[in-house]
Amino acid sequence: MTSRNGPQPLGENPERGVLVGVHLPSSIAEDPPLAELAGLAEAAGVQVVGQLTQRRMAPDAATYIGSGKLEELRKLVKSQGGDLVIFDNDLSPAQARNIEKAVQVRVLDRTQLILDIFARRAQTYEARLAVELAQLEYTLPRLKRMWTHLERQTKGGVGLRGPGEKQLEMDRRLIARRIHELRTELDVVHRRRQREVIARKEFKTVSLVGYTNAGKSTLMNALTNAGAYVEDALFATLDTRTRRWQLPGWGPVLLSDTVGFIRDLPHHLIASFKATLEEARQADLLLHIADSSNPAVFQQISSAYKVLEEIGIESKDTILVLNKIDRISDPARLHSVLDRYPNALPVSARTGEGLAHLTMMVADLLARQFIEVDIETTVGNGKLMAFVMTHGELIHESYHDGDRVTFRCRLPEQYLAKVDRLGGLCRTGNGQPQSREKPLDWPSSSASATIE
Ligand SMILES: Nc1nc2c(ncn2[C@@H]2O[C@H](COP(=O)(O)OP(=O)(O)OP(=O)(O)O)[C@@H](O)[C@H]2O)c(=O)[nH]1
Ligand SMILES: [Mg+2]
Repeated sequence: MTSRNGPQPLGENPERGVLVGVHLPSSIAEDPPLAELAGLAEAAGVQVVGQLTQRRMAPDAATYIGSGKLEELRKLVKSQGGDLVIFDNDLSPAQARNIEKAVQVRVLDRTQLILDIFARRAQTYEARLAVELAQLEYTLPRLKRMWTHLERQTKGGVGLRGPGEKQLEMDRRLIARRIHELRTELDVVHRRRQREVIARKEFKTVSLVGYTNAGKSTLMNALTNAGAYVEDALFATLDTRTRRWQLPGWGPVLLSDTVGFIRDLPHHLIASFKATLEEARQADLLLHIADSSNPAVFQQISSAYKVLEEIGIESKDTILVLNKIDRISDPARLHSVLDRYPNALPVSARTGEGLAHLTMMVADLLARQFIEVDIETTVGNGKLMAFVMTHGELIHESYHDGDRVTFRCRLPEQYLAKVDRLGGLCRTGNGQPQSREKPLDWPSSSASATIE
C-alpha cells in the first residue's frame, strides 16, 4: 500500500496560478472559499499564488467577472508573477478569450483543470482512451478560439478563407476522426468489461463509490488487503479494481474500487468513463463513502448522489458510509451528519472502527435481496425464462415428465408473485439465501481477468 499524507510536493518550477471564483446565487458556499479548486490546482502541479472571489447575481456575458474585478485580477496576476488564471466556474470560449486578452496569461476553467489531472494520472489503456476522448470533445468546439489567437499573434489579419481557416477545417476533421476512433475503441472495451462483469454474476458484487479523497481505496485495503493506491490528493484512483472480499458468515463477494466523483464533474468525462463505471452499474450493492471530517461533507454527499443519478444507478441499494470519524474532534459535527442521514454508518478505514458493523450490514442487505427458488413450468415458457434471466441468476435446469422443466435460480423475493403470473410454480425451500448456506467457489479463469 502506498500512503502519503499532506499535499503532494510540487515539481521544480511549478506553474504559478491565480484562482478565481464567482459566487452565484446557485453556488454552494465553501469554507474556506476555493479550497477544492486549490486542491485540484495542486493535483495538477500548480502552485497557488493568489485568490480572488466575487459575488454576482449572474456571470458577466463577456468576461464572467465584472470589469472592476477583471482589472483587480490583472494586477494580482502581475504582482504575483502568475503564469495562469484558473476559474472555479466553467467559461464559454469567448469569455476565456476576453479574460486572456485582459490578463495576458493563460486562462483555464474548472473542466480543463479536471481534464488535465485525469490526463496526468491516467495509467491504464482504458483510462488513457477515456481521457483523450474527453479532452478532444472539450477541444473541438473551442478550436476556433485557439486559431484566432494564433492568427493574431503570428500573422496579424488573415483573410476570411486564408490558411488559418483551411488549417482549422483540417484540424477539425482530424479531431472528429480521432473522436470516432476513440469512441469505437472504448465501446469495445466497454463491451468486454460488461462481459467480464456478467461472467462474475454468480458472485454478489459490492462497489465503492463516492467523492474523491473520501477514503474508498483505503477502505478497500482495510477490508480486503488489496494494496490499492492511496494518496491524500484528488483523483488518486482512475481505474477500477476488483477484489475478493470474504464476508464473515456469508462467503466471498467481489468488492470494486473506482474513480472518485467531484461536484460538476464534466459530462464528457462521465461519458468517457462509462466502461470504468460498469462495475458500479452492475453492482448488487453500493457503498457510498463520504469523508465525514470534511467541512463540505453535505455538499460532497449530494454531489456524489448527483453523479450516481447521471450514470443511472441512484436507485440501487446503498449504504452511506461516513468515513474518517477518527479525524472528528467535535462529536456534534458527526451528529449533525447523522441527523441528516440517520441510516449512515460511521467508520474509520484508518483505525478499523465500525468496519465489523459495516461488514454485517453488507451481509444482511445482500441476504435480503435474493432467495433461492425452484421454479417449475412448461418447457416452452420463454417469457418466464427471459424474466428469470433478466432479474435473477439461473443455477441449473432439469427436465422431467415430458414437457415440464424446473429451474433452480436466485431471484429477488419481490418477483415471486410475477413468476406466478407468468405461469411458474415456485418452491422456496427453507427460504434461506443460498450463499449463506453454501459459499460459492472463486470465479473461473475467464471471469477473473480483472480481479487482482
Ligand atoms: N484520518 C483518516 N484518514 C483517512 C481515512 N481513510 C482514508 N484516509 C486518508 O484520506 C486520503 C485519501 O484516501 P484514499 O483512500 O486515496 O481516497 P479515495 O476515496 O480512494 O480517493 P480517490 O481515489 O482520489 O477518489 C489518504 O490520505 C488516506 O490516508 C480514515 O478513516 N481516517
Ligand atoms: Mg482511490
